[in-house]
Amino acid sequence: MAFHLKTLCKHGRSYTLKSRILLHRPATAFSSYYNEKEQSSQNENSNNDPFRRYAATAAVTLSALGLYFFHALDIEKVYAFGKHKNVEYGALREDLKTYTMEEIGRHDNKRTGIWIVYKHGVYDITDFVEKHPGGSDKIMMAAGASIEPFWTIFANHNKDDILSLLESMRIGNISESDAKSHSADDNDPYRNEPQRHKALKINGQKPFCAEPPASLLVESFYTPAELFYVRHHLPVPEIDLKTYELELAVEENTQKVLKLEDIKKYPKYTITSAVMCAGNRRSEMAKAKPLKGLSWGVGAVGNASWSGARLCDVLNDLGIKEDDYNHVQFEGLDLDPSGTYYGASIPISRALDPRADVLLAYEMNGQPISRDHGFPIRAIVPGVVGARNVKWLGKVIISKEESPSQWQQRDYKGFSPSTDWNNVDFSKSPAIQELPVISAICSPEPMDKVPVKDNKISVKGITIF
Ligand SMILES: Nc1nc2c(c(=O)[nH]1)N[C@H]1C(S)=C(S)[C@@H](COP(=O)(O)O)O[C@H]1N2
Ligand SMILES: [Mo]
Repeated sequence: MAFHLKTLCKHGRSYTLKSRILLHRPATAFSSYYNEKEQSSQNENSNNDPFRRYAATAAVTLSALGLYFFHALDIEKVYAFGKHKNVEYGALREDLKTYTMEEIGRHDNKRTGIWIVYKHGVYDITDFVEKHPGGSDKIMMAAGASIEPFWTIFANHNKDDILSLLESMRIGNISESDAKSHSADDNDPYRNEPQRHKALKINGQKPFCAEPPASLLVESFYTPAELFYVRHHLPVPEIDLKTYELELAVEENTQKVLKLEDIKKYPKYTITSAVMCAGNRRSEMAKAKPLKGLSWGVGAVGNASWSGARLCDVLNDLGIKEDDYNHVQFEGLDLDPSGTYYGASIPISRALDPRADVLLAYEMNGQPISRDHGFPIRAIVPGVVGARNVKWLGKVIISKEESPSQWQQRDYKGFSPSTDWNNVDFSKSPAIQELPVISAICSPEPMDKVPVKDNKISVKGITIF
């Protein structure tokens, strides 16, 4: 917060800022007036131009955040994209050989080569497997077989750049009859997604990712659940309270299983905490340097009150001693096709610190948490990147190790600007936990025309600290 104020105040005294001092990095709506007259009288100093000021703020914020956004890059530098733009992906190609599914099935290992099938196409992905951003184990599940059923789950693969990359590894066709029988069935894992509010701007359908318009963020201190951004990596799990259980384990050993009622027996705490995705504002960063990943505006952040049991109370009941372990891992109940859950972890010192207020939350803004935001229980870790605030919590594991999840190990990490997909080594970089202070002007939005009144224009925005 202080950081943000300094940046703005350096350039003009006409700036007033309403903010609230709050715990736990809530998103604070601010509104302010630029005095246009004062601006123009000092016009020689271009730093006083309101857009320069905004740019200065944005630049400082962006450079502070820049480190965190590496995961936004994609594999496109490693493999040339765009060469196959005019090809209908997976279509029959007369110039290539036809293989039977049996032949293809034998190509499921490094020795024989690793082949996969997409529609009519056969692809040799042997050299790509190690470079697969989602991990070699995931793509290996399709070795010698069709990739299509996996892409009904990881449906974000069904886009031009990825299909074009696949097409660059094309070696043949499968027969017409084989092509019909292996194609993805309509047993769509996304058929039971919750209803969503129309105002959300969709960045990805499957998995669902969406944000509210920026101007709505400043309308209320607490973001209504229906307008709170949504960031899923997998289909929303269907959870029945009759069977729902939260498992507590130390390494591989289950210690206890709690029903929702058991969690509600712990003292109930209510805190205010903003949750922000590490990818928030990526669309602005993409203007500085080409990147890939979901193109979030400023809306991949929301502020809510959260109620639930404190994780430290639950862990104290297990007799956990901080010195014996290093991390607390969370597993969601959202599953990928290999049977792996979404997962993340936080350092045990934070989990056990009563002042850190890490919650096993069952309410958001005073209501049971909705399906999109983690029903019935989600981890709320104030001040820590969205990715560690695990939804649909199914298991808490006290461990010497960080979560083995790809989202802890191979994503959501920070790198220096000189790192790109050609030289990245995920094992050498720490997982993101805390995020820096960020602020954004939400209204007016870029290119808006604004009325000048008494030589002032009205500006509204948010700060998270
Ligand atoms: N189980 C589970 N938890 C999850 C995710 C997920 O896909 N599955 N996404 C994470 C990410 S990256 C973010 S930014 C936040 C988004 O929370 P929201 O959808 O409630 O805004 O949830 C985090 N927790
Ligand atoms: Mo995220």
